[in-house]
Amino acid sequence: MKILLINPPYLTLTSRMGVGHQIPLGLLMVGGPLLDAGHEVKLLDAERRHLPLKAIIEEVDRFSPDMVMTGHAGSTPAHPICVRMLKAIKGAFPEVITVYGGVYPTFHAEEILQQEQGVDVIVRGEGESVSLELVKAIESGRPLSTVKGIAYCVEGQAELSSAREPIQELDAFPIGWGLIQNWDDYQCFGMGRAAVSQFSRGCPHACTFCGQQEFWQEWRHRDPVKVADEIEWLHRAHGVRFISLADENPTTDRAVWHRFLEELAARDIGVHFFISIRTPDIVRDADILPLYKKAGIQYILLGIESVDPQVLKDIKKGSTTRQDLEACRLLKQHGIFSIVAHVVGLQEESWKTFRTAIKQLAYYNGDFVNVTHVTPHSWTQFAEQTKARPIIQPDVGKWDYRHQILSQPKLSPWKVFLGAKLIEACVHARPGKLWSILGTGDRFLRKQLLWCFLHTTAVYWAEIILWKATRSPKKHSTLRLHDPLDRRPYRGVGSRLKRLASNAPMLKSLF
Ligand code: B12
Repeated sequence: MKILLINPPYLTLTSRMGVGHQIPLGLLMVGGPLLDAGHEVKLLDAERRHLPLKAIIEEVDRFSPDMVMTGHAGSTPAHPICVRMLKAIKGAFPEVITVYGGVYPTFHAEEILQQEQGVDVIVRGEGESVSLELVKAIESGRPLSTVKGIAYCVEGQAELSSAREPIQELDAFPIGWGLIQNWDDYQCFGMGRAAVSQFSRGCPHACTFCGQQEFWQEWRHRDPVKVADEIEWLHRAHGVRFISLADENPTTDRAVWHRFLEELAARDIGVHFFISIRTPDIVRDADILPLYKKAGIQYILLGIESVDPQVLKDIKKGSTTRQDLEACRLLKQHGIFSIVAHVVGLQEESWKTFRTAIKQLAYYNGDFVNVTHVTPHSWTQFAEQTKARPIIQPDVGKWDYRHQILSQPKLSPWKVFLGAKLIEACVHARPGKLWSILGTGDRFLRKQLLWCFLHTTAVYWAEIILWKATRSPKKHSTLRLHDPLDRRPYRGVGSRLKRLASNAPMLKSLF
């Protein structure tokens, strides 16, 4: 069968001005087994190429596939553009079978099939084995009901086949690396060619606001040696120098994790990593942090969602403020950057809670702070617990952690926005912070710190400009942040930032 995998043109500041565009690993993982089974598969990365729908339709016409498959890592906010794209494709080529997968469609399958005419089949859960079986069933005319883990429409009614068990042997499915056409398209943190890789899936913890454990169901891992082999091959064959590990909780099993680090360190290939790790695991691994460093781990995202011990308990985080502080200290001691993820809206916010967050986060002294807004994904415990709280942002295209979704009783939206921005500004722009960056002795670390400082500053101001613009609908009536058909807002922000840059020489390097 001829299959076109499309990474939809969901455009964010994170990718365009922040870390950079990353490979769509989910689609490569779906494509690998299909290629292996002899199908003709092509990847169209409409996000990376910033393609408008018209250009996507032309590409579909050129390749003339039997099936189009789509899905995006930023699954919830990317949903509107995914269904608009599938509708346009289905409108132009009614005979093409459209398949949609990923986290959001998994939990909203019935509703999507009933509302969106562009979607033929939804894959629920992991995509590898289901896609293979789906294609086989379609080719052989076998009823769709026999394919576990999908949803489809029969006479206007959504039908769900039985659920599929999580994959146990993750190494059994090849990743479709060959689908990448130009490796220079994917770069991260200014470090050159980058890839996303996955060592484990799932998470044993039950934080109420995170739905990823519901999606993957159980924690499983790949063979540490095979993953290290793959990373070494990516480096030697494609010049990859930076890897984002897509794991929720790679450190779940210390022995396996240790083995993985040893493998990476022994190869000494000079690849650096970005990884999310819980603070209790950093504290647990204090004795092997030199090995972390030797293995190339350079950026660690720490989920320090709140600085209030009661909130940490309420959200079932399973970590303490003491561990959060200690993890930041340990990482600094070993020359590994910490990115502290703080969430606004987990509690009733007030100027007092913002002040406490600023004080406490400055005390933790992580290298960067990323402030996000709590987002009540329907499949999380948090959504259930907060169902009485009014939603102020009904457009799921903006459920990207950068917008406030739930109302706050004490603060209006502009105050919440201001509070979040103040936390970031006060923690990053503390007296001495820039001096400590410039005074960093190690040249590589100093360069990385400066790169991040400049890029986070650019994203910071772009978010403020966009936020202000969306609040003046008359003046900016065409503004649609995630709409690839209308790229004017981004140009607007770009030119405004360029103007800013002309007055601030440090920002110039960004353009
Ligand atoms: C790496 C990563 C990034 C990287 C790279 C993203 C990328 N393009 O690959 C960066 C830093 C750029 C990033 C940015 C964002 N991210 Co991010 N990111 C991740 C992370 C850590 C891993 C994603 C991943 O590759 N997973 C592994 C792959 C294999 O999983 P998968 O994509 O789900 O695919 C599997 C299945 O879903 C399914 N599937 C997926 N697509 C399809 C399609 C078809 C047709 C089929 C059949 C099956 C299928 O099969 C795949 C294999 O089993 C996750 C957190 C996590 N640990 O999961 C967050 C996560 C995906 N990110 C998230 C968000 C919100 C964002 C941002 C919107 C944040 C922002 N405001 O900027 C942006 C989006 C920007 C962008 N262009 O992607 C959320 C999504 C929430 C949701 N469920 O809706 C997550 C889950 C974080 C979280 N804990 O909530 N992200």
